[in-house]
Amino acid sequence: TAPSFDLSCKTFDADIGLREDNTVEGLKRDIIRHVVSTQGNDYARPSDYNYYHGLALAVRDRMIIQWIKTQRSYYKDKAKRVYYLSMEYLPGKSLMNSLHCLGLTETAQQALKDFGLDLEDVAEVEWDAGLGNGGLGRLASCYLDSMATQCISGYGYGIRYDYGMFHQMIENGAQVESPDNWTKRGNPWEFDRARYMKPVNFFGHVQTWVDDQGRLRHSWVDTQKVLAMACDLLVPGFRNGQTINMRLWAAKSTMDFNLEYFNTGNYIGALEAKIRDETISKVLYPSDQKLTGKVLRLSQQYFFVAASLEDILRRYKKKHDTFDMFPEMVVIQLNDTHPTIAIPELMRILVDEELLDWDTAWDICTRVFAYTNHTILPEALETWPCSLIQRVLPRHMEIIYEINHRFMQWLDTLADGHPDPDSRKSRLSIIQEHPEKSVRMANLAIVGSFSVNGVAAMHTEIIKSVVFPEFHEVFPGRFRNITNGVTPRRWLNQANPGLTELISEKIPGNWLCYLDKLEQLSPHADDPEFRVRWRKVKRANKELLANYVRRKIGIECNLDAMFDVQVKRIHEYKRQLLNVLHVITLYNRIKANPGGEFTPRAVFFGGKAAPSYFMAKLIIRLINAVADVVNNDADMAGRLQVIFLPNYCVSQAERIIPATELSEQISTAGYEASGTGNMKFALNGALTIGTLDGANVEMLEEIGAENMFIFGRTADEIRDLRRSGYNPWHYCERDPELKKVLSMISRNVFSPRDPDLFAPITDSLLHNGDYYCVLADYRAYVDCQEQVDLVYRDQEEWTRRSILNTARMGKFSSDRSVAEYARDIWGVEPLACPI
Ligand code: GL9
Repeated sequence: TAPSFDLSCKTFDADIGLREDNTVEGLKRDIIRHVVSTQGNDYARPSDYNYYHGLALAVRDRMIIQWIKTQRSYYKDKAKRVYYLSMEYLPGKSLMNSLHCLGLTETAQQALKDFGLDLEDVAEVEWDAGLGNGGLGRLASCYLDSMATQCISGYGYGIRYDYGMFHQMIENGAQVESPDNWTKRGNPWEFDRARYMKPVNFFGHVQTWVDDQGRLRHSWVDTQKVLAMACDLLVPGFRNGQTINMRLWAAKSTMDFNLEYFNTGNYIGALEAKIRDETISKVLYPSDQKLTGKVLRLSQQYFFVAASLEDILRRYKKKHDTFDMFPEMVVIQLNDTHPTIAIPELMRILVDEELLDWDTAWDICTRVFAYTNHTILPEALETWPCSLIQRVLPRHMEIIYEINHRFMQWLDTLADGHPDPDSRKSRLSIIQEHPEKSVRMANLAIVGSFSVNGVAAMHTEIIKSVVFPEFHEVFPGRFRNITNGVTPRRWLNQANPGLTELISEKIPGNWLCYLDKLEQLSPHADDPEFRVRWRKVKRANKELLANYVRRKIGIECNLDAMFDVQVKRIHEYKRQLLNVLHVITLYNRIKANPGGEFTPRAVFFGGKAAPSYFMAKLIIRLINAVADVVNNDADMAGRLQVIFLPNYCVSQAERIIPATELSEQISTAGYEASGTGNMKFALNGALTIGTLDGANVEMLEEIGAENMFIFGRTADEIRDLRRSGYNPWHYCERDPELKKVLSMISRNVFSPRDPDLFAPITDSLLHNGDYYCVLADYRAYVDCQEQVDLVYRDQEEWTRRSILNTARMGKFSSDRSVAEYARDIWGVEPLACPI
């Protein structure tokens, strides 16, 4: 109940404490107040920077009111809570998104204009929050957006890294990393909740004892404690008055008030220990799809999981005295195996602290957790040496052994006539014996969850039949598919206002929250006038991107060229190399026939390589080396350009995607679990050239084969090819164009001053088995690209297909994905977006 006093004041609201004034004048007052009182700046000297902070805080004022109302409604409705545990989030910039969600964009524009500032310039000042590596982290942010928009009582939990994804620079063609100190100028979006400091334990040992009621008890003692401080970042729904939050944990040392330490006179030593504690949330591991096996990484995982679970239990206990209702009120989605230590942690709390018996505790656990798998790359399936867990989390190691012991016993009870039950047990065991005794986190996640899902239909089939077939056998019904999606609010409305406006002319109502309505665009694909306008929007977006490219790297793009784009993490399985081989092929064709007619192309690349991933970094060098040769060859005459955009990140994607005409989704079939960039491009009217991989397969079902460019071997064919002994040499020998391309790389055409620089690349393709089958798919790819060229010359046909691509992307809204999670896994009701 609100305190009952009356402040007869315009900004006081008896229900919530504050009243929002969403007029231009009201917003201006709040901006000034924050510029002056919160920031301590002279309002009479408007600068983009100061006014960005002022505006951000004024917007946050409005969101926090929504958030409090939203939280109150959860308690009132006794809502089941959905907790999304993720080591990574990629929110990008927040200002424009928040303004759009609150419906305040125009108000803010006017307010800033009155101060002599421009909203676009002001928004530029914001730092791109990159607390994730790539698709997995961005997916988490899209899902929070959809939860907020569909009024699902969701919470994102994660880590507040001091340093997010590194900043990428290109020096002499090579990637150079620099730290991303994203909050060095403050972060106006977050609320630090020093009140919710939770101690998290590490190391120590387990004491076993019998209590006065004769119960065997386990206590984890002599631990080292690190405090977790909650930082809340608000996630507004789209014009629905709802705001949810991401609670990120920052590590704080307990040393500050550990007097003992200081009393020993070891002042500096005490501070060293403090610094050591706080390194836990210092930096995001920048390796995508590769486990790191480091104490610090395990500590990060446990740190955020322990703090989050304590928070979850605290909230539950406000309204409940027993755990009977826990699975009815709580569901915890594990974003990949990274937070899997939550399973033994919940067991520890329930058994050791809440004194439930094992079976009851396990029953609760396995009705609360659900696990999403995001990759089948074996190097990404996490395993932790038992010795390491034993040292850092000794009680958890015992619990994992116990979980496994009972699971093995349960397998023995299966009378399913398996021919070799012992070898099955060793494959399903949570503990792996060789080469080092380790915990298989995926096995733990599967055993401890009631749901396991893949992220695209094909990926889920591979999980069920290739990666975890025996788990699928013993737990039928546990596995399901939820195809990924992306939020149209950011990836269309915010990134591509021109196209959004054009679509809104044809589709009435709130189609951004009911993306299936895009289908209504289809008939307009045959309207020549509409096509002209559609093309105009694309052209304007190309111009904006070209301006950006000029500013950033000084290259002048040919606006008449097809904008052909591959932006994503650099990884061998994503086959940026295949794209480069095609570029060199085009180069050779133009060189051989300089007067010929060619469809002009500007080929864009962008993406970061894990700092320790040698091949990926070399691929970046090759792209830049090829760019050097191509862009400086007068024979190209604007018909071929290669552009590597440094520091690919969310806000850069927002510029690139709306300007793209051809989207490259060319991973080796079977390796890209889903992809989400593929969806964003098609949504913005790009045509896709791609393999039958991940969500491309479902895009094909929606868009139709006649409107996509599909090429290359299927996942089955790739497997057969390898089984029958794939010899990349054959492909090289039989294909003169390919042979020439490879020999140019070998003969240092692209590395004249650094002979043999690219030998590891040609070696991997020709001598080391070409694991990702680049050469095997080369001819099909190059031929398919010729089809692309042909269609592009017919701009009417290209535009028609472009419109149909957008029209048929309704399925890939993250609203649909989240609604499926809600219905099939979480057991909660998504509400329609009550705009
Ligand atoms: C990934 C998959 O590789 C993608 O295909 C998928 O779309 C996303 C989201 O489900 O998850 N798994 C994974 O580890 N990453 C993915 O992108 N890597 C990064 O996030 C860098």
